[in-house]
Amino acid sequence: MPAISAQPYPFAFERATTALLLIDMQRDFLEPGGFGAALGNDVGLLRRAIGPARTMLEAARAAGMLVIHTREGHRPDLSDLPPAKKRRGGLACGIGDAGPMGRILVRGEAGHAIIPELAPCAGEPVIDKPGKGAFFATDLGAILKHRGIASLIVAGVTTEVCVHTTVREANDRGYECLVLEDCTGSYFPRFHEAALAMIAAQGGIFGWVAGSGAVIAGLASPG
Ligand code: C5J
Repeated sequence: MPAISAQPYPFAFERATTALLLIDMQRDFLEPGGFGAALGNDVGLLRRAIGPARTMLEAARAAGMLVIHTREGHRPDLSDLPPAKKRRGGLACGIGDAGPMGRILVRGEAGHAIIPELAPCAGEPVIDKPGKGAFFATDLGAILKHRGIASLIVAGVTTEVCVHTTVREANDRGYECLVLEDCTGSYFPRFHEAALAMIAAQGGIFGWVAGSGAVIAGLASPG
């Protein structure tokens, strides 16, 4: 069992019972010309996670680990979009409206797709989630249970929103979560830092934080 250097103390995991969970690496959040950029955000702050996440993804695949991708979005008829979520922010162009890459956060639209650099391979589950957390109103819990998963290595965007919500949900369900500091990102660097600090605070109240290099080295070790 590899035990890797992490905050607040070493993180031990078994390849067979650990999944790599990639949260919402979608075009609308990460690409110039997408929804996130249209709201005035600097997508470069998120894009710097792409290279490390791709290297981590390739290492997880090579190690035979389960890889799961999530996408935030809604049914085309918006029947799973809470009115409060639709109203929030009072955006002139919000969820369900025609945006720069199709209807915003609607399944099947171009902007809803996972960026090509991290495209899922055949056999890797893709979880379509209507909320911020990946467990809410999805079959993620069933998939993890059926595959015997006990630990999650978590990457994706944004650190303080969908990554954090998912880690909190997972922690309450008994999963050991390691969040990859270099494979996550936020439009607000101080929120990224604070979100990671919150994970590892109080003896790891939500889990562990490490760089992807430590995990990849752990996967390469014979342990
Ligand atoms: C995610 C968001 N994926 N920030 N969504 O974090 O609205």
